[in-house]
Amino acid sequence: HFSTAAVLEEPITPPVQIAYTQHLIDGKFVDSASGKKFPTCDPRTGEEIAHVAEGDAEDINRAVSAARKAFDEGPWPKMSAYERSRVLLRFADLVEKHSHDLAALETWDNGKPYEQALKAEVPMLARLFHYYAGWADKIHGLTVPADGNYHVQTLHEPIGVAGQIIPWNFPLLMFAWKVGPALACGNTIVLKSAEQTPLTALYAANLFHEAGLPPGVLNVVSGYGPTAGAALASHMDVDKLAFTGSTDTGKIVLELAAKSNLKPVTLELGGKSPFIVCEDANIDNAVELAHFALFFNQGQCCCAGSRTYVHERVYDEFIQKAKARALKRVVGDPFKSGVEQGPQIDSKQFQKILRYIKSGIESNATLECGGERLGSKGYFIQPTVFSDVKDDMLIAQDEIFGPVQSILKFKNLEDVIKRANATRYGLAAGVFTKSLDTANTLTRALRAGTVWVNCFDVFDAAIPFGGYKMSGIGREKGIYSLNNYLQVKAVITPLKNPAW
Ligand code: TXE
Repeated sequence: HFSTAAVLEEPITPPVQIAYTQHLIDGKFVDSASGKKFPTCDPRTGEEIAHVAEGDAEDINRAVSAARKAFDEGPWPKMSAYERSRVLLRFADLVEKHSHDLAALETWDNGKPYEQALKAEVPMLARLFHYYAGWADKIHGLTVPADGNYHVQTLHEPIGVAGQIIPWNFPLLMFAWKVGPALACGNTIVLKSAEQTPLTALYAANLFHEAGLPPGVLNVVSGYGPTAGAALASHMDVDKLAFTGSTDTGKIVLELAAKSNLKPVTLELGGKSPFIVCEDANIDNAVELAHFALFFNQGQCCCAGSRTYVHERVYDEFIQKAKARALKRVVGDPFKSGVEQGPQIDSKQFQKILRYIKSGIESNATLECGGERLGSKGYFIQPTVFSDVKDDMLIAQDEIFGPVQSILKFKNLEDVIKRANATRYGLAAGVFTKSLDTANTLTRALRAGTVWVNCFDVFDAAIPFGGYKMSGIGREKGIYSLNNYLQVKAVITPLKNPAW
């Protein structure tokens, strides 16, 4: 039985007002061309919290025109890099000043624990802009020792108008990962937020204008994927597309980009990340981190450690401890102090997760705990643990994106390497061992964009993130994401007097 259901009482009133619900285009808040609006809901209750301007192709056209003008006529791309860097720093300061509002809006719209939004997500947003402010005036080309009598250099120029489509699981961080490097490199942007969570992107974009960002440089359009999102991906005047979301939608936007103007595309997609507990691992630490790796953010992480592989010698002990930890998880109103898990984002995801739980039971995995919704309102799900999971079960193959831990038994390194890599995904992996040799073997053998050793979900603005295989194309954060937003121009000039 869950001691946690007791925390589901009357929803706590969020400590924030909703100030912005229109699109932000060319530095002004405006309604949709069509006048249409859509509701955004509170995942604690499923009730509407605001009506937001619903963008479609015409709003995307207007935003792209504003971004095009701001790029072609400046001043942003041609402004001194130091001035650009200062705008990013001023924005980061404003994020810190308004951290309570940002965190409260994020929790209200998304359902994640307020304490986590305030202590982790918002500070990471500010930190990321401090990091990219540092890059703005350190982007430069090379002189190239070419054959013949030529002076050859490369110029690293902004790519132009960037289209960015983000999901709902980390609305503010996804905003940061996309907007930070694009602005540092001198680009202009049209960002489409996720329809489930439009509020914080509008709030943050307004802070950018307070920070002195020229109008038209960062435009934010709210709306649905097949309308506003598709219009952005297929726009002829967008020079680059960055997308985070499901693998299926990633394929659609890649195709739209190819069929329109062949804009380069970076994709950060789904995952089914292995979390490998070797026989020599510190079991208590591994249990706690495996729990965190899966249940953090209601299980709605692209890199969630969603296949927990445990060595056969420590398997039974691990199961008992993992189950005990899940039963202790505090689920409830995300505004309440001490709550570790809030509701899932919406009815569609909630139903999808419950279907996967049913499939786990039907395929004869052992349900150790959980398995049902929690309470009768909103989208809360009991922390769920399955043991005896086999690689061919649906719950071991598909991205569930919810609080459902699947534990599998392995015999030796060779066995686990083969099985961990037998997936269409390749986003992340966790390795738990005291042996340096085992760690080195696994980190080299695993086909994934991130491998955490004796830790998990360590994120930093400087660490690149992205996927192998169907988990995506390209890397975000760190030095690597600058290349996504730059063109390289080679300039060749004959030398009149080579002796000099
Ligand atoms: O994703 P979509 P959904 C996974 C997770 C989840 C599943 C479905 O498994 O259960 O995806 O979630 C926009 N053209 N991830 O349906 O559709 C959409 O408006 C252009 C993993 O929410 O990929 C939103 O802004 N854009 C993931 C964004 O794409 C389109 C995070 C993501 O939505 C579009 C979220 C279209 N035709 C879900 N259709 C991660 N990698 O972290 C939709 N969009």
